[in-house]
Amino acid sequence: MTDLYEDPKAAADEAAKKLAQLTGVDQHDVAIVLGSGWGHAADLFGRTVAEFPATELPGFPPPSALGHAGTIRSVDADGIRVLVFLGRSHLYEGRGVEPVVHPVRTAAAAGCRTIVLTNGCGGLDPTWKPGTPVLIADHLNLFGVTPLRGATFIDMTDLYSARLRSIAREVDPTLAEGVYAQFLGPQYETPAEIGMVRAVGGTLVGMSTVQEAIAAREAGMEILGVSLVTNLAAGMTGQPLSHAEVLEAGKAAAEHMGGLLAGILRHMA
Ligand code: 8IG
Repeated sequence: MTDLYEDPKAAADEAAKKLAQLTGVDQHDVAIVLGSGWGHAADLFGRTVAEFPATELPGFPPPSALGHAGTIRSVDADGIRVLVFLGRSHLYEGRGVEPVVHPVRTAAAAGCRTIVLTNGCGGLDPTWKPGTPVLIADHLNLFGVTPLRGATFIDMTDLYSARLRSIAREVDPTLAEGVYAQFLGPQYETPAEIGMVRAVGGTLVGMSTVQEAIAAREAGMEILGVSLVTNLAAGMTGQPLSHAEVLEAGKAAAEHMGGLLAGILRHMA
C-alpha cells in the first residue's frame, strides 16, 4: 500500500489521467465527497455523465471489512463539471492516511479548485435535531494524524472558506456553524470524551474529513465543509448510540442534504 503512494502527487496524476479517459471529461471544476449511503443526494446535482466503481482508478483500494465500496460519478451541473465521490476511506479501516486523502489529491490533479467535504456526525448543541446540516467553521485534529510529510508547514487559518460558507448561507440562511472534532473511531465516544470536546470548543464529532481538508489545503483548493448531524453526541440523551439509528437518520436527511448541496453548486457558478 505504501509503495503505491510513494510519490502521492504522481499517484494522483495517474488516477486523474484514468479519470479523464473513463469520463471523457478533461477537467473537473468542483469535487464533492459524500458520506456513504447518500447516492440520492447526488442525483439532485445535475446530469450524470459517467459513473464507475472507485477501484477502476489507480490508488483506490477495494473496500476493507470496515469500509464501504466507493463510487465515482461525473456530473454536469449546468456547465460546472462536478466530480462526486460516493463513499470514502476512513482512518479506522487501518490502512493509514494515504487512501483517505488520495481522492482529494486526484480531484486536485483533475483540475478541481473547490472541494466540498461532507460527513455524518454527532452534535453537541442540543438544538441540532438529527437531520440538521451544519457548516464546518474549523476543526480539531485531536489525534494529530496528517497526510503531510516532512517539514511541510502550511497555514490552517480560514481552512474552511468563509466565502463559501456565506454562499451556503445564501441558499439556507438558517445554517449554523460548528467546530468539527475528529476521533479515530470506529467506536463512538464516551460521555467523558464528549465532555472533553465541549471543554475545548468542539461542537461536532466525527471520524473523517480532517485529513482530507489538510490535503485539500496543501493542494491549494478552496474548501467547504458540511456536516449532517445524525445524532446527539454520546451521553446527551440518556440513551445509548445505535449505529442503525444513526444510519437511518442519515438516510432520511439525504434528500434535504442533496438539495442544499445542489443549491450551493448553483450559487458557486
Ligand atoms: I453519523 O456521534 C456519526 N458519526 N465520532 N461520533 C463520531 N462519529 C459519528 C457520530 C458520533 N455520529
